[in-house]
Amino acid sequence: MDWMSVHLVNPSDNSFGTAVITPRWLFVLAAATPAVAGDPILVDESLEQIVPESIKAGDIVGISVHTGNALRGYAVGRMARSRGAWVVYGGIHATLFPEEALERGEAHAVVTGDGDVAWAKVVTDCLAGKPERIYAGGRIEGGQFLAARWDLMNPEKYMWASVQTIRGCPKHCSFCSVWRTDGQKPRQRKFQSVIDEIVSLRRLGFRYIALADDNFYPVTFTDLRLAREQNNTAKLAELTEIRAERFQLMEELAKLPKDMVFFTQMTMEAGEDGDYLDAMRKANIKGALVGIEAVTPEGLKAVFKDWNYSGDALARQLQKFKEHGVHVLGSFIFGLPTDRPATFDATVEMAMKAGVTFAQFVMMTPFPGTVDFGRWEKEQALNPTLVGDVPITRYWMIPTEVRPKMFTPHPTMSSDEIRDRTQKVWDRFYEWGAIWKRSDCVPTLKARVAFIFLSKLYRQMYAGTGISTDSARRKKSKAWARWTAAQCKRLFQATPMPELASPVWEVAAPGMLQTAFAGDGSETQGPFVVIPRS
Ligand code: B12
Ligand code: SF4
Repeated sequence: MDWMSVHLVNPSDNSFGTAVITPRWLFVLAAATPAVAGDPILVDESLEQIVPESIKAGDIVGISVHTGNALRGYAVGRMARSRGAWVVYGGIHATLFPEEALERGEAHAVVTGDGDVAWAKVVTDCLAGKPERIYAGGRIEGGQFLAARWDLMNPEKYMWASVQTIRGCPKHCSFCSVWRTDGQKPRQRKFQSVIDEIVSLRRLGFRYIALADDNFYPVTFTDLRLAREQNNTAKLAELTEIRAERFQLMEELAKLPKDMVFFTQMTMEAGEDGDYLDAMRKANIKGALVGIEAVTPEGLKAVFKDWNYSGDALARQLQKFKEHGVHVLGSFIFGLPTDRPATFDATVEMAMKAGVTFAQFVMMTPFPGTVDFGRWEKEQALNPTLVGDVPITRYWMIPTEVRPKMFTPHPTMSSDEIRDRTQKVWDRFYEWGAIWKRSDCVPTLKARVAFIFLSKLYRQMYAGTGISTDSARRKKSKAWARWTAAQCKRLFQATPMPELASPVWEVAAPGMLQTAFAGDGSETQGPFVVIPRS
């Protein structure tokens, strides 16, 4: 069908020319695009902005929106619709606010939930000129998750690729929407499909891969103990199976080329489980983002995370990751009602004491779909605050230049004070001397240089452009981040391994009967098979 094209657009106001991590949805939806529509055109605006003239009447434009890029996403959609294209939204924000996407983004259709299965129907309906308003993509089973079409990626543009192994998280933190949208039941992808995909990425020259999972440690010792104490044999069997599958995946990851580096995210409870951390190390999962959030018991209670550790126990728990060879990117939140001026210093000191390799200090943001957001929306209903004519509870609709940096008032500190103190914490953690000291965790001088670059890049991209209200500082930060990103890209590049073979699996696994890409652009057809032959 050369009279029409499918475009998939990842909206962003910030284009750096090089991106750190691939936006996975782009390549998964590309795999979900029915063959009749041809190969989709992928546009990642974190690299460069979409060219309006590339869209023609009758094209189908799929746009993914999370809360932070919804405004830009809607502008792209309106532009595409004005050029006569079919406009479809998906992603977490569209899942939570389908009506907003239809209205403000002038969508013809919105997909809520997972797109792996729903997208083919949307495309077929658009081709027939009859899209429905809302498609419920739901929560598909792990075996239905599609492998991404990496053959459509420009490998020159990204430092890390992203591969998902599990969706959903059993916890219920107050600031997080994952457990509500992706659900609390962990849905694991078949490990064979994960491994095949990683092999195709290594062939292209990617050895750094982010495991884009909600929580890589879905079963804790407490979960197992409770199921045992309650004599809940069905639950115990289910949890044991999930855990066994995690180990199976890690065993297979360990057989991949030794230069692979994986990074994931998980709860700090994994510090209890030496076997699990050892399996991670052997699988080359070198690091994990761990949600520490707060260093005090009151702070943890405020975010429904009182199962996290605080004080000295926290430092010990995090050190265990390091002892087992897994680096921690500690994630902290500032602006919790329990925070006081002294909390900022205490937090950065704890981050240093616990030996976390990287850290991020984010400011409390009430994301839609969370408990915090629900509470705030209720409060605001009584006495709504407006910015221009936009209620503050729809802050993503406020133009970025005038959008406040914090939305919910703190009981004792002003937003400016919280922002300034947060900025100082970033400065202190990523000060040259501190980074140099931390860089002794890597073996070679080259790796140390990579570590320093990565630390500075991380700091610039997140804190420099995000928190700062000073536009000169933001501009300088952006230029710096752009330059550093280009240098980092070179450090992450690996020699492609086009000859790398996929393991041969013995029995066809459900959900794997799909086209695979050999990495050189050529296609191979399934069936793929389950247990690897030794
Ligand atoms: C990996 C990840 C990251 C990585 C990589 C980001 C990247 N470049 O891809 C890193 C660590 C960099 C990151 C950063 C941030 N992230 Co993040 N991240 C994730 C995570 C865990 C997985 C995303 C992923 O790749 N999933 C795999 C793909 C295949 O799934 P998917 O994106 O959901 O897409 C599926 C469906 O949504 C649907 N779909 C998606 N788009 C479209 C489009 C169309 C047209 C259709 C039909 C369907 C469709 O189909 C897809 C296949 O089923 C999610 C959690 C989650 N469950 O979504 C959080 C999440 C998206 N992140 C979140 C946040 C808040 C952030 C940060 C703001 C954190 C911070 N404070 O700095 C930054 C923002 C960065 C930015 N500017 O984009 C929030 C977003 C909340 C919200 N309401 O917007 C989430 C949901 C986590 C949470 N705790 O709530 N993130
Ligand atoms: S913050 Fe992490 S642990 Fe908490 S619900 Fe979200 S994904 Fe799960």
